[in-house]
Amino acid sequence: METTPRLRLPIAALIGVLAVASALAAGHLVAGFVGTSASPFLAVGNAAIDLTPEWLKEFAVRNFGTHDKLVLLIGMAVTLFLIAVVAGLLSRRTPVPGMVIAGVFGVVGIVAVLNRPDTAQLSVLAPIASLLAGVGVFKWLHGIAAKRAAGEAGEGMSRRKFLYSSAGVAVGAGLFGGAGQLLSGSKDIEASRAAIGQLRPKVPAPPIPAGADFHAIGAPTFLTPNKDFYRIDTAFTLPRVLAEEWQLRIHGKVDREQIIRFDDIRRRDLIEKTITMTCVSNEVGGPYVSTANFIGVPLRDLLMQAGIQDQADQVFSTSADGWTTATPVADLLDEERGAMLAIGMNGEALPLEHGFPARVVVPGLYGYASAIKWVTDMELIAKGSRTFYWQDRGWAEEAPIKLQSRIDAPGPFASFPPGKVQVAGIAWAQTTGISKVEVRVDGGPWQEAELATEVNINTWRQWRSEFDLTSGNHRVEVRATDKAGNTQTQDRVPPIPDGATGWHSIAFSVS
Ligand SMILES: Nc1nc2c(c(=O)[nH]1)N[C@H]1C(S)=C(S)[C@@H](COP(=O)(O)O)O[C@H]1N2
Ligand SMILES: [Mo]
Repeated sequence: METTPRLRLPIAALIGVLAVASALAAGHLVAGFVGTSASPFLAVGNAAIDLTPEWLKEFAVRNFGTHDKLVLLIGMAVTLFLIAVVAGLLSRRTPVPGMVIAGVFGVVGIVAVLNRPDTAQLSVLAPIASLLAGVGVFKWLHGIAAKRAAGEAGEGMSRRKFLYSSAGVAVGAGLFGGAGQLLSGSKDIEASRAAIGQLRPKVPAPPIPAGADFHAIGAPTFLTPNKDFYRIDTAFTLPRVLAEEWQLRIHGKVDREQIIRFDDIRRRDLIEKTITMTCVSNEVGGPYVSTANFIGVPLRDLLMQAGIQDQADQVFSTSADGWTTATPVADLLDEERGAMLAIGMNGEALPLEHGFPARVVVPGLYGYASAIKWVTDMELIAKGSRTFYWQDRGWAEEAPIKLQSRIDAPGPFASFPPGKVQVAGIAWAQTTGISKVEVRVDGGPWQEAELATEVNINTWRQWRSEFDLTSGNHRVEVRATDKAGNTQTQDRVPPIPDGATGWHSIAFSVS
């Protein structure tokens, strides 16, 4: 048997890394033509999010917050790098193991892209390009390196050839990947958003009264600036839908199917409402609650226009990125609740990450079961005939927001000199309103907090209080009562399946 010489370790590893880089770059370039989410790297990222077990997702959101996707991206890059090195090292004698690994990866990419809900048929070209580039580059560089190792060509000549080829591949991968990135950004979504300009509602929200917040002593501003508004979604890359191309189809058990365009919405009388949104995954005391002025049209008007048939009691909605939710028809038609199809937030067109060009906002319902972003499809169905994204993952089918309160000041483990200590925070009971907030320190008697001016029953209500405290460690607790007379239960339950309960408390010290 002929003994083939083995490639040196760094050369073998380099071939693996360059082959993987070429595969990703080729896929990204083709994805620039056929749609961003066809990029194998991004499609695998999205698939990873969808396949991630619930506990791990919660862990990621809790520990990395909105950076969870960046962490995933970096984790994937490191994993791919390591696999590329291993593939190279396994192929020191023959290119076959590396080519097989590259091939398997190509197939994983194809499966991931084919499983995306938002990609067209042509999208599969992107992972196919990846597969060919990965396997091809691996074989080619390996051939050059092997010749050199076998000493077939003059030493200096083949060394230079390998160096030039590798450098060429590295530069080519950079250019291809960069071109793909440019192409995918070329549907200029920010231009589409900018073209909308200031949204002027015909019926603006009443101005926020001066006494509505206790921001000066540590509670949030009453309206959350768009950049600080909490964000929760499963989109690894933001869906890019131009306002000019956006359509909302309302169909299913309706009398007249509707196709609604952005201009149709803008031509209507726009309304504006101040609403506090809450995520079901918010822990007691957590950050996933924010308030904004939403601008749009009553969802009720659009549904009435379609004519809802008797058997339809749920609206099953789908977004441009294939995420789904379902909401009771009764809640969407309820004029007092005032569900909206929103196109604006705090005076501007919706930011991309909050659902541009259009989303749903339903006061009093957790976001996962109502507030669909990038919405493009609403089907009227009979309840029970389909299940939606988070329902499939163990969360409740219907989820009204639970009565809750949070202490914002003092911050956890703060320390103060003896004397007066200011306590402030927020409480919410959307669609009912807050009537009372109580605080107590070290398990002592409850004392009623001062309530800030109410804005409306669909927003948080801020509160403040103070304690005269001596040196030592202290713990302050809060509980709210709604206008129906319900007081927050002390029973601690976790967010899954329908929202957390329990009293928020903060430990701090006086010395
Ligand atoms: N398309 C889409 N819409 C979505 C989601 C999503 O993952 N995808 N997440 C929902 C959840 S769980 C919440 S709490 C709200 C959050 O809206 P925000 O990110 O604008 O705060 O959006 C909802 N709408
Ligand atoms: Mo949520």
